Amino acid sequence: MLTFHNPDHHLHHASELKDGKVSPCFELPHRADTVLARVRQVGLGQLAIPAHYGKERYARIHSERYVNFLESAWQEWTALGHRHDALPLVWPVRDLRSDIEPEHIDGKLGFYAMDAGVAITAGTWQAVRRSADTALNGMDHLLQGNRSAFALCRPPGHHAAAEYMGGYCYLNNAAIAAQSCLDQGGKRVAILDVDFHHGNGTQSIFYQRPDVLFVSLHGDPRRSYPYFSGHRDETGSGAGQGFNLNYPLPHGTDWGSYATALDDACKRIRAYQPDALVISLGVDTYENDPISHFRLTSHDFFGIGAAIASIQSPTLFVMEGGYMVDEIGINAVNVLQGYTGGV
Ligand code: SP5
Ligand code: ZN
Repeated sequence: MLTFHNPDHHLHHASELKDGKVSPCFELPHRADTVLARVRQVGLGQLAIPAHYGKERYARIHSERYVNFLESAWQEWTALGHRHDALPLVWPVRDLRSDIEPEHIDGKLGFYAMDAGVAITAGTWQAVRRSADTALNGMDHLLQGNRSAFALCRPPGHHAAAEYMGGYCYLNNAAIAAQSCLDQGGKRVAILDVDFHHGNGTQSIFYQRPDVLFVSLHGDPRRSYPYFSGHRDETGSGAGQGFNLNYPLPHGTDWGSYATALDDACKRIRAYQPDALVISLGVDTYENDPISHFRLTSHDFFGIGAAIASIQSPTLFVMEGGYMVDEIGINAVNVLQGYTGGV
């Protein structure tokens, strides 16, 4: 399996608000380095640096003004004399106005963010666009007739929606890749999200569309981030009714009940007969993950890959979360090896 990776991800090294303090993000540059080292160690396949794409490719999923915000936010922030990371501090919840984009950067940050886990730093835009390019290159590889590819994206993407960032995510890499398939002649794409957290951004982007089936297994939002989406009754709307499937699972979920949900999800995807399958590959379902609450072992990740292989569609793996940095390489690559062993 070919792996695309972007060295520019190192340019994004941010802080986040957690436990009442601004401290280094769980989402560290070292995460992607560990995965890449493991890809090399096991000899998964060739490595490639992705070709660059233009902003118009991201604007197939995100609004133009949001993409422009990501590009200019650091400059607007430093123009005020700041040298530390930019973080939002006020949000347009419920009855506050969200129809008018503020001009001040403090207003814009809140307008375009769902949480305080998405700091903007000097290198954020560069890292973020290269991460999206990584996913786009992976989809191009499938469209050239290959069965699979691994897009080692960082920063991750599945919490980012058409017009907001959140949960360490800025551009939705998996959604951008899925759209690229449709734009190049694909009729149906499925996205299977196995990150511990609900992929609220991906769900939001495709909620009203039947041409992208979104399926997510995740910690029950009653107890787990992002708290405000991921319930079972979110099944799509309008033409998209029935094309969104959530499997919220309780704290402490282990392989036994995870595998049952995963098998059901894979059957549903197989029945959809997608032209391409995009996997939002988070390994924060691991038993020792510092911010998550499932109990999968490193060995269980082979089983995730094997289940995905049973769908029998061209498959792009897009890296999302996973915060136990020592094991993230083993766990992510176990999924990929479970897949290649199963096709
Ligand atoms: C891509 C992805 O996996 N994003 C996850 C974002 C989760 N953000 C909320 C983190 C909450 C951390 N609270 C744990 C405190 C431990 N002391
Ligand atoms: Zn996650």
